[in-house]
Amino acid sequence: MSDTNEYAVQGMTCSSCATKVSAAVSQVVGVIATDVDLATGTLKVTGPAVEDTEVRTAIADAGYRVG
Ligand SMILES: [Cu+2]
Repeated sequence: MSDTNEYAVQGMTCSSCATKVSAAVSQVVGVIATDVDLATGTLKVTGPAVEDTEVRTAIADAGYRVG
């Protein structure tokens, strides 16, 4: 199983959004790195034991929707 998971995040329109989402997801236990592609709305989350639900909650709490 890969240590990197991808999420389709809706509502990110600028680099400020990307920074906000990255900062929120970085707080999730086990997250080593995050990478946002604004053009596609893709968030990559790297970490060996990251809880999927916690990542989704962090994105939602930051004010964005995840598909
Ligand atoms: Cu923005």
